[in-house]
Amino acid sequence: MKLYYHEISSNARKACAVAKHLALDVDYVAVDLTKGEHKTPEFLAINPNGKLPALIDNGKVLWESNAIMCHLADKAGSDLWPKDERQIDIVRWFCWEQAHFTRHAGTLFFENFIKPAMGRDDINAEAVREATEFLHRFAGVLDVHLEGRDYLVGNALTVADFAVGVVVPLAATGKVPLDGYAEIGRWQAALNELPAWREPFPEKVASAA
Ligand SMILES: N[C@@H](CCC(=O)N[C@@H](CS)C(=O)NCC(=O)O)C(=O)O
Repeated sequence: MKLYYHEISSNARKACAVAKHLALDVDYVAVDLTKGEHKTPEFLAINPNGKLPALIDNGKVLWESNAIMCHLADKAGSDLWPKDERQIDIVRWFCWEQAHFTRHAGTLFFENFIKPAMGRDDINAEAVREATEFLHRFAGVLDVHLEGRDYLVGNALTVADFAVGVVVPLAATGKVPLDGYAEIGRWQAALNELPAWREPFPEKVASAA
């Protein structure tokens, strides 16, 4: 099973964290986004979207981080992707993070971290303002949902926690304003107890280049 990832990719971080948490036997392949390795014909043949992460398992190609996490959980026979009505709630959080929470956090991460890291100074102040406004709106929804709960769905860790939670470890770097959200902070402190959450990436990898 090959997992294509890069350490600056939050979506790849989800898949790597789940693979490591489940101790799956994975060949990690680093695809350097900063060098454009995700736009090579070889990689586009795997993921025509030119995005990370991607997975190949027994000839099956899969992209989209949330689908990859579910596949990994199935593979391990893990309840991270439970086979009951909790799936509906998990899909709800998957849709929510892609459409709202991760989307706006991703804009802030791109403008505040990726652009400067690439030597660019064309920060889009209007995009930052708009994303900050939306981010607060959706962080408020998450914070209220987490009141009295240890996990997003049910009473146990699921792929929903990995999907939505991925924003928080990147918040400081991307200047994503989550400091004032106490329930989110409490939930993250619990996730931080997981070694694979703290350090999701492999030590040694093959390179796609
Ligand atoms: N919905 C996709 C989003 C994937 C995505 O946007 N990946 C980013 C890194 S976090 C990427 O590869 N960006 C490179 C590009 O768009 O050129 C998923 O969840 O896997």
